[in-house]
Amino acid sequence: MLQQLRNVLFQLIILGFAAPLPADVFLDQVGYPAVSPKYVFVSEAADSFFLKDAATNNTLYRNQLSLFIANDPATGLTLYRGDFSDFQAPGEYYIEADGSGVSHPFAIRDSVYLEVYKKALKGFYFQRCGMDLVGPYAAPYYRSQCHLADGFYHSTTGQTGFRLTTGGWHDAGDYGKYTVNAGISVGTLLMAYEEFPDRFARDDLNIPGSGNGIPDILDEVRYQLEWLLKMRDPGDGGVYFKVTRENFAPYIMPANDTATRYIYEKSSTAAGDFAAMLARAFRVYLPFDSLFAQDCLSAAESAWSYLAAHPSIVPPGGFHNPPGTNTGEYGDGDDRDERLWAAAELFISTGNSQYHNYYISHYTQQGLISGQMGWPNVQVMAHLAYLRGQQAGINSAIQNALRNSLTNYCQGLHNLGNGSGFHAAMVPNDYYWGSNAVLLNRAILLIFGFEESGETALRDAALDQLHYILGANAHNLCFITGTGELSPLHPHHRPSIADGIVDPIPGLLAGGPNKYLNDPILQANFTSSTPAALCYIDHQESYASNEIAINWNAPLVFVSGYFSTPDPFMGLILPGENFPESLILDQNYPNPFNGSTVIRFHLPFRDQITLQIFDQLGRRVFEENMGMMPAGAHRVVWDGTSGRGEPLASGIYYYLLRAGTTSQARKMVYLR
Ligand SMILES: [Ca+2]
Ligand SMILES: [Ca+2]
Ligand SMILES: [Zn+2]
Repeated sequence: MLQQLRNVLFQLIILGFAAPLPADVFLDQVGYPAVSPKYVFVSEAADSFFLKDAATNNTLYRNQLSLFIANDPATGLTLYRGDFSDFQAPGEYYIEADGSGVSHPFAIRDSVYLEVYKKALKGFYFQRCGMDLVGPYAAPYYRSQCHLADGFYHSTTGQTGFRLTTGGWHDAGDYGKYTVNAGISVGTLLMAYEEFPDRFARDDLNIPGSGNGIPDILDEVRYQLEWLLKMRDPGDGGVYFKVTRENFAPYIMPANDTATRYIYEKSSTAAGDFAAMLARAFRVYLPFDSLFAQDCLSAAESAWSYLAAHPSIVPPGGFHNPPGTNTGEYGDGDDRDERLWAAAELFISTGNSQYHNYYISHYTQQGLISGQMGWPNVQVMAHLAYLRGQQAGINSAIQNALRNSLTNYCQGLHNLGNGSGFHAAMVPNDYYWGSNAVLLNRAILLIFGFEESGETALRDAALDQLHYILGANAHNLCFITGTGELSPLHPHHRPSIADGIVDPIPGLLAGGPNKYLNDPILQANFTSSTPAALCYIDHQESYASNEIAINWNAPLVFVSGYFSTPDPFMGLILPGENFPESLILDQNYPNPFNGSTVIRFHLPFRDQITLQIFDQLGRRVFEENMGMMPAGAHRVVWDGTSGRGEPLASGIYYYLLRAGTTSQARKMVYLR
């Protein structure tokens, strides 16, 4: 509607009428949790803004707009900002700036990002290779199975013939499958679940496995893990780099893409990423399917053996496409970070000192936490595994150093966001290929910074990055297909182009602005003097700004899922009843459990906390005095042992949390 209005005005201007263009009013098109900071940005000077009910157009709230930033370096815009944080009534609204512009509609309510999370995770289902996507799950985007002849050994492997490597996810807008990019993607998704199981427990995504009692995120990731297990050479534990054609397919449906696909040579970056994600998969899947978990761990350990037998990067200089092959290269000449990540995850999963010693002797090689992770740079994934991991003998001094580097880095991101248009924690040079995922990976680190420090400004900065993705950006665009009022219609994504359906497949994150103009469409539309964050176009040929990719959707799943429940704001101090009125004790996750389980609780005020665990006969088998704890959300991990470290028997237990003079109890099931 706004676009139509603008077109009318544009024509009036062409015809010589002196009508001003309406100001752009930028905000998150999905919306805001009721109790959270809320800002609107306006690109023309105006004194105030009005929050209006979307159904009645009644003004429910007004506040001032003030100059926020002049000539924002990333966008070239001068932006005015309005604060509506203290408007908390659930509903559907829009904002009108003094005089002219109106925003896209948005909602205020708890769990406002739940649908974003579900769509983003289901986006992976739509990337599945080697199976029919059937109507009940996929309509109207159902399609036939593809790439059932994956794959034939490429001559670079030194092997000949066929090896079954069907399944897994198409990597991006193309139909290739790449082990390295699977690494950061699967690693991020499994980290989301392992760290915050209660927020990623949904079993209702309408994918195969929905309703089976296992969180759908684990059903979906398992589809990729089962492909990955086919990518390993059982002979030496090494892992093949990719399965692709020699050249990218034309814009055809995957079932019509019948050119020969090849398995390319093994690489040490692939082996390192593989070992890391499969080691984490062991921990995550153990309570659900211990045989599968053991398969993952033994594959991870054999990949480590391969790395140990090949101490220099394989192939020399890192993987490069051989002559005649032009699909994704994922070139990375430094495999030290992949080895470090493998060591950290294997140590947390096994406690084995060889992995621990490797991590301890190499963890400083590329610095601690001073930048976001990405597919070629996974040292931060190693550090997060070590910082957040629980394992006997873990070095708390190293954890403290990691924590300090994390919180320092996050403080810098927070400051950067506070001084940048739309609160994007980015400098102009950060708007490179996949910039939307750069923002979201920074949001993940801000989330961990918040979790480690309790500093709510870091949580708010993390949410600001999601607001940017969902519409608070210079394009006034929600960058996720099928989400918000205005979103990309022409992603560089072969099924969306070839399926004959107007709307693209939903839930897919566009790469985002790219000031380096790495494709001809960007070069035709922008120049080196275009502000960095403006270099984006919703065009199917703009693979460098409008492609989609699994490693971009993964941090979207993490961040939207993290904020999909009210939990992150339980401790937020704003006017109103933000803390619970009384003690809340959550159901433990996972439950039943094997190994360890997370118990979360929420305190209305600072209090003395004790956790006790009783068996079915009422005998107290565990007690921990946790001292005084502040108001807000907390978590404690119980490893199924008595206070003296003795493992307890399988069975039903009751956990009781005492907060001062109050207490609550719940039941859990321990399966050894
Ligand atoms: Ca499920
Ligand atoms: Ca690397
Ligand atoms: Zn396929």
